[in-house]
Amino acid sequence: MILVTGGAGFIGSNFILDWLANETAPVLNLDKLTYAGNPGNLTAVEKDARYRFVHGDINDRALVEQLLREHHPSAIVHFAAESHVDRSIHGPGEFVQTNVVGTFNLLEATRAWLGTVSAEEKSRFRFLHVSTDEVYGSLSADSPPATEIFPYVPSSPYSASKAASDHLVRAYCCTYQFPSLITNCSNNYGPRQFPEKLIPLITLNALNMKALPIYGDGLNIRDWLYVGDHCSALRAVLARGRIGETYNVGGNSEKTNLEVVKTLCNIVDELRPAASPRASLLNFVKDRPGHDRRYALDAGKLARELGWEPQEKFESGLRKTVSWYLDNPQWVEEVVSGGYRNWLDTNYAAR
Ligand code: NAD
Ligand code: TDX
Repeated sequence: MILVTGGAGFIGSNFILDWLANETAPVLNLDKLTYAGNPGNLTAVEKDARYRFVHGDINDRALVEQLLREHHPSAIVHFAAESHVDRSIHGPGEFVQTNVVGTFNLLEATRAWLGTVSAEEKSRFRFLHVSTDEVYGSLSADSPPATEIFPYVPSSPYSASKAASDHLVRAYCCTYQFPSLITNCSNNYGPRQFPEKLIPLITLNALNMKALPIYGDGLNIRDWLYVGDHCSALRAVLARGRIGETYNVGGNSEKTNLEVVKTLCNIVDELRPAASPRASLLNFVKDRPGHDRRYALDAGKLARELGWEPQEKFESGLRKTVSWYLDNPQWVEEVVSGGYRNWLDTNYAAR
């Protein structure tokens, strides 16, 4: 079996669904269920005998040790994190606690457990740390996309905490021959993403004819990857990646935020026609502090070594994503709770 941390979140839940559809090994999902964790993301596999959920914190060393001792996973796929840049600006403490200290705790518990298993079991085990392109910082307009040997220059408390966790994972591999791999991925989008991130936030606001907040001039660039492509990349890295290596996972799909929002407006207009076009709702608001101008990833290593390339085109992936939100009003209803409305006040009221 494999142990997934943070599997009730956006990418983790997509990964578990994808894994159970394509692989035979059972999944144990350890998730604290923060505001971003939603067991409803996994109702489709609730009755699958190969799926088990454990409500808990990666910082709970005794719990992690017990799970390792009882289940002997062949891999840990580590998604659990605080993941939203804007929240990291309003409250960085949780980001250090979960992303840095939590990852350290997981590494320590796993290292201790690996010391108790057979050499054969240890040689099969993999620790896959799921990280982000944001660790490479903001690229200039004329920079080539970041390769795995680009320097780490994080600019937000979120990306700094992810960078710190990457460094710890790499150091464990060098120092203790800890069998880890790291992936750094670009911006994901797709079903089940919490509507604090750009694409689901704009989709739902556009559907409800609400203002569409664009930070700054809207010309910041992100590279977008459909979440299903990220899941297949992670399975490839787990199966065939080389221990100690880092693999970039990119979408070859750089877009300005304005391009993304205008494309979303067109799709929503087409699927839910309204009296006025959604693009009239665009609202330029105060910029995010330390807002990185451009992210771009070179995923050539993953293509060359493991034969992985993204399959989904941005336009078709976006269409699928909008359709998913339209087809799942109950999921949206449950997620858009009081806590979510408080966040909208915190982040947007003074902009
Ligand atoms: P998310 O915020 O949707 O989900 C995070 C999950 O982790 C939630 O289910 C939450 O309950 C859980 N969690 C948080 N703290 C925990 C703790 N202390 N113990 C156990 N569980 C805890 O995040 P996501 O967008 O699915 O991202 C998953 C991972 O992928 C993160 O590590 C993130 O840094 C990385 N990543 C995300 C993107 C993206 O575009 N979303 C891109 C690249 C990398
Ligand atoms: O209301 C908004 N208006 C806006 O213009 C929001 C929420 C965002 N933006 C901009 C900021 C960014 O330039 O859109 C871009 C995307 O913003 P987010 O969805 O918050 O993502 P980003 O900050 O790029 O980080 C994401 O990608 C990398 C994820 O949240 C991270 O977890 C991942 O590591």
